[in-house]
Amino acid sequence: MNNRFIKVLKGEAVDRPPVWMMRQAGRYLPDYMKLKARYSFFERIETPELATEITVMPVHQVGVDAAILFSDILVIPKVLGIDVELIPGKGPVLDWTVKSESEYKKLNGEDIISRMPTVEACIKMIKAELPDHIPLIGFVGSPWTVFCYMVQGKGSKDFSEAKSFAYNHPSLALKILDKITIATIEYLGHQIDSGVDVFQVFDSWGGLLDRKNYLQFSYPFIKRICDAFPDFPSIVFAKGGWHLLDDLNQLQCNALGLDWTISADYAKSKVSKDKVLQGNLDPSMLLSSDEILVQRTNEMIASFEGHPYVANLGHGILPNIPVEKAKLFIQTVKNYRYS
Ligand code: 1CP
Repeated sequence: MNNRFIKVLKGEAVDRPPVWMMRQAGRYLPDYMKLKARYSFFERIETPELATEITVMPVHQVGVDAAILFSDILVIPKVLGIDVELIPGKGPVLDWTVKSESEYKKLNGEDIISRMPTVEACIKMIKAELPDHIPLIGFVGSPWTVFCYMVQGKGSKDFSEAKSFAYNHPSLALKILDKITIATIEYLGHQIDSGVDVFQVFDSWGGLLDRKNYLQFSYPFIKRICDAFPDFPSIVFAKGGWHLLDDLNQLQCNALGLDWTISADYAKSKVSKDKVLQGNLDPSMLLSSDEILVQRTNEMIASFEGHPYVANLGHGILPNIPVEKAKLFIQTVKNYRYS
């Protein structure tokens, strides 16, 4: 496949970095908000025509170099048997939480793909719709991040209930993580078989753990996912994971995502050159003046020169970002040429 994104992930030289934005499909796009008003969250995810329209939207409207499947990390709790509802203004709320042996036993990890009947059709329709040079990114949540929601039951700044549950009941927590991991690997295998070109593991809440707990509750499960697909292009993003870079550098993945708190120099000193770095503009920078946005974007790319690199934000694009600013960010990266 002749495109910069896959080339960079495979270690080939390119004239400028490829660029996409985490959470680029939805949120800040007015045309997405129209679909959101008409269809429920899981209708949008599970209906091939809707998932395709939303996935392809940022490619045409903003000009990104890769598309990311419109879905969510919470399809895993849902397929394991916990209903997930999106409450406006509140975010996802799970119908029940897993905090006991009997609740663990209620999780149904059998034959999960039969309960995700439209994933293949969604991915095939998206691939047929995307221009040839735009790859499709599949994704999953890291088992720890999905566990956070399954124990806490909803979003949280600190996920203190999920963390304290893991600290107090490590053996049950590890069993839950194991069940999530098995389902996640099966689901990712299905995404790959259906046609995604690369995958990203979102460890959005890994950085809430100190290194010792990370090595117990998050790292081994991400490692199992990477080891299950050793030859497939892959990215691991651990938000807040500056203290984990030495460990993440050991993973069998092609790229590591960085949030905006990690400097390029620090990341370059920790991550070997055979791993691509991805990131890491502060999403709030897209609320700056055009002049500052262009300057900071160019400075960011320059700071990563000398290391294989994919330009991105340091976390998901914010809902209040004007589309024009997202376009300017993407165009600025596209105008850049390596010296
Ligand atoms: O209908 C809506 O607009 C609801 C908002 C929304 C959207 C657009 C949710 C609920 N999920 C999504 C899609 C989504 N989620 C994508 C699709 C592609 C894209 O937009 O790029 C992706 C990649 C995700 C991944 C995701 N979901 C993560 C990991 C990335 C991150 O931001 O850290 C997490 C933590 C979630 C959980 C989740 N789902 C939805 C929300 C609002 C949240 C976050 C809840 C919280 O604050 O804890």
